[in-house]
Amino acid sequence: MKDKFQEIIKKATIDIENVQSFHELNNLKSRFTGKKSEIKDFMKYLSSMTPEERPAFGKMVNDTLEEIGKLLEEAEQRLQENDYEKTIKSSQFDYTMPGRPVLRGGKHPLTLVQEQIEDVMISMGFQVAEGFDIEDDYHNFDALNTPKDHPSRNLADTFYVVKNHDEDLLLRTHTSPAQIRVMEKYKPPIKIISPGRAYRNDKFDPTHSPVFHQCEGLVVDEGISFKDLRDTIDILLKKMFGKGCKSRFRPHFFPFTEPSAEVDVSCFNCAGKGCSTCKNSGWIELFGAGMVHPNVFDMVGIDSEKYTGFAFGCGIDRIAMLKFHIPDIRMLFENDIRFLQQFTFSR
Ligand code: FA5
Repeated sequence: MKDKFQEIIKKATIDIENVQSFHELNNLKSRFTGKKSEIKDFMKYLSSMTPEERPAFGKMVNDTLEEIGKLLEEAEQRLQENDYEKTIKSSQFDYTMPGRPVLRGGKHPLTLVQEQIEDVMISMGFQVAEGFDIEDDYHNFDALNTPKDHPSRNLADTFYVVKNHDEDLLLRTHTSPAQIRVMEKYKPPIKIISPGRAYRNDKFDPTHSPVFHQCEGLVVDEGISFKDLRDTIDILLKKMFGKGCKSRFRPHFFPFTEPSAEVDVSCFNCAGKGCSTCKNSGWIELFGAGMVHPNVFDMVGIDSEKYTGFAFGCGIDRIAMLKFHIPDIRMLFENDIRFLQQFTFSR
């Protein structure tokens, strides 16, 4: 009986070694190990064997099946490898060619600057509040103590979305309405910034765009003074531009602050000598600022006898221009990849 098994293994070895396709391999699988295979057929002898003979016979059957199984597995692996090689050889692709580099996107310079401003202000205890791009004229003008005949309300200066007897909706002309919305909702002490877009019918020039970005700041508490405003802006400027940054406060007028000021920083392009970027003044205006007007407190129901506050609004685009030496604001909106790549784009 043992010889018979050996003979089957020998036959299987020859046939399996010569197999050329998966189809042939499947046929050999059923021929040597399937239900109707010669080996399985031997099981019929089992009934005529003594109980002592059966275990040895069973082991022989199992060993033979196992050996043929191994041969079949090896053949299958060999066929798979051949198949893969054939596919590669006949393919149009050159698998040795290096891959195309993937360009990694980065943050826009305006986002980088806005995030830096937020980090500096949060480190000073400010919270970030969100405002709305579309505002009503009450929050953009009235609540900010802006008279009905103020020139900024003019159709030629403000982009109105809806303008009729019942309501005026507009693209906010500054981020200051966010101050009102915060003061309507929260009681002092208040210490917030609110960055976002602002819209004005300004003509494009190197420092003006009809859509630009501002960051509003507002602090309301007992005993807040103009010195707190100066110190806060001073810290922000030093953190953004370094300790040597040259800035100045100029008296100004805003209906919603009293006293009011504008803050300029020395022009990066000409180091203060005068050029087209700074319109030959040597300075670039970055902030409007001042002490919150008592009328504004009255509009939002904050006791102006008890509380004082300061507010400011800075131009994020202009800060980006100064920080990254961008000579024209338009470059921030053109989405030219050669320009944007200079910031954080990398491979
Ligand atoms: C205002 O918008 C006031 N709301 C700022 C303010 C807030 C004053 C709180 C007092 C208290 P102003 O119009 O000066 O102020 O604008 C503030 C800054 O926004 C400017 O200094 C400038 O940096 C930027 N800015 C204004 N208009 C444009 C524009 N068209 N393009 C780019 N930046 C601009």
